[in-house]
Amino acid sequence: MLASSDIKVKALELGFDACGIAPAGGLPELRAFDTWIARGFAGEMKWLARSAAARADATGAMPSARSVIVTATLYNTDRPYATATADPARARVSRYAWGDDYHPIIMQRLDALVGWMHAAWPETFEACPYVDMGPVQERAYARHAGIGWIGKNCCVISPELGSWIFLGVILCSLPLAPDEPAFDRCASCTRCLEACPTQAFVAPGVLDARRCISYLTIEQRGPIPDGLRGGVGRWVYGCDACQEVCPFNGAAPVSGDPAWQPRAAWDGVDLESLARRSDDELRAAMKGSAMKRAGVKGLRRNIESARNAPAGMPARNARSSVAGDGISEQGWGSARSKEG
Ligand code: B12
Ligand code: SF4
Ligand code: SF4
Repeated sequence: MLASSDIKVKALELGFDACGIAPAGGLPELRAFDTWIARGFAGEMKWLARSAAARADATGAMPSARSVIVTATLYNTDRPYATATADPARARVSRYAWGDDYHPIIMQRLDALVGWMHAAWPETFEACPYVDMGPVQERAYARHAGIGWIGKNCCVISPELGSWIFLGVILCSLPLAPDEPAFDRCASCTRCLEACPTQAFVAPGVLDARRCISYLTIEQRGPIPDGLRGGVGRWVYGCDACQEVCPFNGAAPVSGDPAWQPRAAWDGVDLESLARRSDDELRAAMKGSAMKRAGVKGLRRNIESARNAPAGMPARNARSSVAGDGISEQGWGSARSKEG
C-alpha cells in the first residue's frame, strides 16, 4: 500500500509547505454546513447551497473516496500588515491576492502529486484534486489531516505556518493511514472577533458572510450596503483584519516562492492612483491574479466605495486591546523565511 509518509515527503518536494491525511467521512464539523446555509449566511453564493448534499461528505464529490490528502501552501510575504499602517491614502488589498492566482499553480502541484502516486502504486485507484472550486469543505479536512485547527476567525491555523496558507485537497480511493486531528489553541483569545470591522462573526467560528468584507468586495455583485461601507473602509479586495490580529500570525514565516510576491501594481498602492488607472491598466494588473474574480467593474465599485467611505464603524485593531488571553505574540520567535 502507498505509505502516507511517502506521500507527505513527496508533497514537500513538490513545493507544498505541509501535507496531512484525513479520513473521507465522519467529520463532525461538516454537520454545521446545512445550518449555516439555512440561516442565510451564504448570501448570494447560491452555488454553496446547490452543492450542499455533495459537501456533506467527500464521497459526495467522489463516491469511491476513502481518504483526503490535504496540502497547505504558505503565501505570506515580508510586507507589513494593513492594520499596521495608518496612512489614510493607502488602499487595502488582501495578502492572498498580491501575487499570481493560486488556483492553477496549486492545481498543477496537486496534479504532479497524483501523477507520482500512480507511478508509485501501479494498482488501479482514483485520485481527484481540488483547490477551492470543488464541493469539498477544505477547512474541516485540513483540521482532521492535522494541518491546523479552525480558529475563531474560521481560518485554519497551522502551529508552524500560521493562517496565511492556501489549502488544496486530493480525494483518494485508497484507505491511507490518517493523521491525528489538530487541537484548538485559541484558548480564551477573542482578538479576531473584536477586530472584525463589520462585526461579521455571529459566534466564534461562525461567520455571516453577508457582512464579511471579503464577500462584499469579491462575491457580492450589487452595491456595498450603506450601513457596512464605513466598516469596509479602505479594503478594495478581500480583507485580512481577523488574521492580522491573530497572535499565531505575529511572527509568521514568509514564503520565498516568486508566485506569491506582490505585483508592483498592488504593492503599497494608494486609493487615488488606483482610481486614476484606466480599465485597461486595471485589467492588465489583474491578469493571472485571483483578483480577476471581482473584475474591473467590481474593483471600480470597491475603489469608489472606499474613496467615499463614511467614518462610521471604525476598524478596531484588537492587537493591543486584549490582554491576558494566555497567548504570547512572541511565542514563535523571529520571522522565518521559507523557500518555495
Ligand atoms: C465560501 C468561501 C468563502 C466565503 C465564506 C467564508 C466562511 N468563513 O465560510 C467568503 C467569501 C466570505 C470567504 C472569505 C475568505 N476566504 Co474563503 N472560501 C470559501 C470556500 C469556497 C468555501 C467555504 C465554506 O463552505 N464556508 C461555509 C462554512 C460553514 O464552512 P467551512 O468554512 O468549510 O467550515 C466551517 C465549519 O466546519 C465550521 N465549524 C467547525 N467546527 C464547528 C463547530 C461548530 C459548533 C460550528 C457552529 C461550526 C463549526 O467552521 C468552519 C470554518 O468556518 C473555501 C474553499 C472550500 N471549498 O472549502 C474558501 C477558503 C475557506 N477561503 C480561504 C480564504 C484564504 C479566505 C479569506 C482569508 C480571503 C480574504 N483574505 O479575503 C477570507 C477569510 C474570511 C473568514 N474569516 O473566513 C481559504 C482558507 C485558508 C485557511 N487558512 O483557512 C479557503 C480554504 C480556500 C483555499 N483553498 O485556500 N471565503
Ligand atoms: S475577513 Fe475581514 S470582514 Fe471578514 S470576518 Fe475577517 S475581519 Fe471580518
Ligand atoms: S485571534 Fe485568537 S481567537 Fe482568533 S483565531 Fe487567532 S488565536 Fe484564535
